[in-house]
Amino acid sequence: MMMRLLFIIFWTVTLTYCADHGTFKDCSRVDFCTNLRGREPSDNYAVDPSSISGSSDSDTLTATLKSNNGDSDLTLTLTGLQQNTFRLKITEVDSTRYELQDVLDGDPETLNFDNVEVGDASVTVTTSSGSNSAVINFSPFNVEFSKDGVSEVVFNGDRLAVTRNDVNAPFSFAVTYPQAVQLYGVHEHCDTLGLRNTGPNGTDPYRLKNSDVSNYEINSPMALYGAVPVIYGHGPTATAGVFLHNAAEQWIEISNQDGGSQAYFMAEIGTLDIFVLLGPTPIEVVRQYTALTGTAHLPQLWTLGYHQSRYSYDTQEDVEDVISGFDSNNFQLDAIWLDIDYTDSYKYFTWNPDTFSDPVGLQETIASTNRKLVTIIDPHIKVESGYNVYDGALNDDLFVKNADGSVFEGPCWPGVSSYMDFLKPEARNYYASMYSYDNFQGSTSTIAGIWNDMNEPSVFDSSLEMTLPADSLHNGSVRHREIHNIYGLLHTMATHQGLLNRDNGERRPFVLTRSHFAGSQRYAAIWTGDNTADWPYLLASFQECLNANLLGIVFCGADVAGFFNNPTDELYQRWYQAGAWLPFFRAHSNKDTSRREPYQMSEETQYIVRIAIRRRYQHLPLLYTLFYEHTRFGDPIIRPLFYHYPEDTNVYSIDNQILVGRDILVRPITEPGVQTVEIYFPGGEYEVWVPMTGSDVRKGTGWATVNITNRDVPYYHRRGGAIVRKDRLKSNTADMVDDPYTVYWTVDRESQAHGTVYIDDGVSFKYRDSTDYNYYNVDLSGDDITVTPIDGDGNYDFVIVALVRRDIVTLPKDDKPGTFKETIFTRHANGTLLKDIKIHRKEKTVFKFK
Ligand code: NBV
Repeated sequence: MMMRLLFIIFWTVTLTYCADHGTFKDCSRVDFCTNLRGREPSDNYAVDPSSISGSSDSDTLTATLKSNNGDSDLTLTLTGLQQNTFRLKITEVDSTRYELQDVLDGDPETLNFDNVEVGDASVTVTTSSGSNSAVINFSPFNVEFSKDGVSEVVFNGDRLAVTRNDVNAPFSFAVTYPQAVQLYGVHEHCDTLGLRNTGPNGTDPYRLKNSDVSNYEINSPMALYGAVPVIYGHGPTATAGVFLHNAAEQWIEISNQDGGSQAYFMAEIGTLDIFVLLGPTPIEVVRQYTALTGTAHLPQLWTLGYHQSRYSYDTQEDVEDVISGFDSNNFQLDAIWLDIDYTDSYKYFTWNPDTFSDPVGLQETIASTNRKLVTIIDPHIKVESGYNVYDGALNDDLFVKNADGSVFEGPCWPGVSSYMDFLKPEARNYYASMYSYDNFQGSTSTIAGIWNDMNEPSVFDSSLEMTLPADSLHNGSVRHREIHNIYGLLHTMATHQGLLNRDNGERRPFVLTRSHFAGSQRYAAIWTGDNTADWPYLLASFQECLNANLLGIVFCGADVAGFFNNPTDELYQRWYQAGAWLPFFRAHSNKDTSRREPYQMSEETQYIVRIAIRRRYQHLPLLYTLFYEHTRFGDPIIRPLFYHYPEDTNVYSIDNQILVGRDILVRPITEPGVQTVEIYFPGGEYEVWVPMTGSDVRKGTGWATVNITNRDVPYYHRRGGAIVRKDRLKSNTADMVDDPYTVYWTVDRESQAHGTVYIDDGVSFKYRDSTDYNYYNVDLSGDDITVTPIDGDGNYDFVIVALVRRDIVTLPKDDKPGTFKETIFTRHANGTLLKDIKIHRKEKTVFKFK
């Protein structure tokens, strides 16, 4: 109890200050980073030509790299993969390095080389009928990867170091992207979307070491809760990527430069194992990356609604009151969340007997309003004999160990705690079994999602940088430092499995995680952790979620309207308006903040927030369709402008505007007291953006000053796109299931508009395991609508209630915006109401409307 009090005091006191640089080290306090960072480039390795083995009918080439400075010789292994990808591994000849498991979505699909040509100074390997090549130059050693003759990634031999000492075995290497003027990636940092230059005289390198950082800072390369070691290099001619498949601590130095940007990776231990993605567009490079690490499965529909959380709703009566507050004030709501205080003394899978004495009754009440409950389950386990989760794990030897083999114990919320060794499959199975209705007593299917927090993992010991000791031991004597960055991923893997098992595989699990790694998208959604109720953090939520979306982790959101501190009314309003457009939409706040459920706010704020939440619910069909398309193609839900306008160098640093799918442009208002904002309209002379919140039609010719109001954030539809919505107001997603659709569009220069719509049961995996869904193209031109099934043969009707055509009246000219006219159609040309028209689920349906 004392320890808990001390920590609460510690958190409260540090609240108004910046992140704790005493606890969390910079590069100068980490030996391997200091050493590798200071190394001068030098050609320490050369390929031994006689060692090369590999031929055109195989997918792998190996060669020996001879060291000329006394370090060990190395083995290089180059593998051809499908989808314009190569894999390059470099290890000691007799490597005993840990080979990372559990991150890739199965074994990558290999591709035979179509040619291997050994010359005097290099060996050239090609795949895909010569369109992809890797040239390994012998001395000086480097590897140049090209697509269609364009050099896209160079692995620089002169920055290669592979060393070993008693404690660790660090390595470093650099990659240059000859076509890139801007580098992106390396989630998770609170920073601009485009990576900034680091350097000995500038900022620290970007760090990847999953950490429970309280009060994290804006625009900082400090490590946060998650790690995705991927860098995309982007320029007008090409986009390429490099993914370092390694879960140890890393630091990455960045240099953006016209004529070749460079990233210098420094890792503490583990294997140098990279995937080189040759794009050559942002769309393709993201698809190549998600082909390796997987996509999210479809979320259940309810998870896309609005979520209300707080640290903590302390009693079950409070929870019931909050739900009635939403209902009596006409705010939509899909889920309410319970933070750690619902448990009995922070023993997860239990309930506080005083404050949640009737958990089943509570869940029945929640279910009767068509809402869901999400409960937090952290990975630390209270050391207390008699606590079944602890006893079972101890008995079955499922905890992380100290270097001397004893069970590790460290402080966390419950006091002395042990940590599940999720690297052990048995530990994952055991933990998964705790989610069963029998083991998690008092739980029912109304607990439809689980929140995994503190899984970096957090240990309340600042001398350990708030995590497990680096030399603590996991399954098979793997040291924690080898796998630190996947602890959270493994935790969510167990939780995901637990929910699957609990529901016999019939419902898509929903897990929210704070710590994450490459591939976490297969198991969980993420949020940006403990942000602060201040304007820069509102912007940061967009920067971070855009980045996560490019790196496969599409289901991303942030605590609306800031975890620490109290927002002003204006910030609160703007945060709801903006947050409604991020893929995950949840309000959450810290213990000492004032109560701020929307219905507790002023009339004016309630009015504005009601509009914001309704915007979200109107666009659920679009979001759900985008999520489906993500599962099929790997595409992000929200996208930075450069993703669709890769050649326009003006957009490379824009991270306060998003594209939702291809056809909606949103500019969140992330600054106080403004009546106008500058918006960049991309796409050129013939791209036209039609406003949904004002009257000014814009051309895609760049910056324009736009008037705004406090009623909404500006958002636009791209001419030529068709947006499918549900406009009836209901109190949650379940109540909307049978609601009909409304389609909005403006035709393009060819008088066409196009969209898609995806419909299924919103719950099960039938969409994946069978064809029980309907996926349609929706095309509009003149007075015609054509709905064409793409695939799926489910029984989900696409019932249209209204068609909203927005015709351009005048095009923008010089500085003058254009105008449009809106016409709403509710009938077929023959007079029948649109909603009574049956869209054929198997064949094309064409009809005229009026
Ligand atoms: O479980 C309490 C909080 C939670 O509300 C928050 O969202 C997490 O990011 N948790 C961190 C523990 C520490 C809060 C200061």
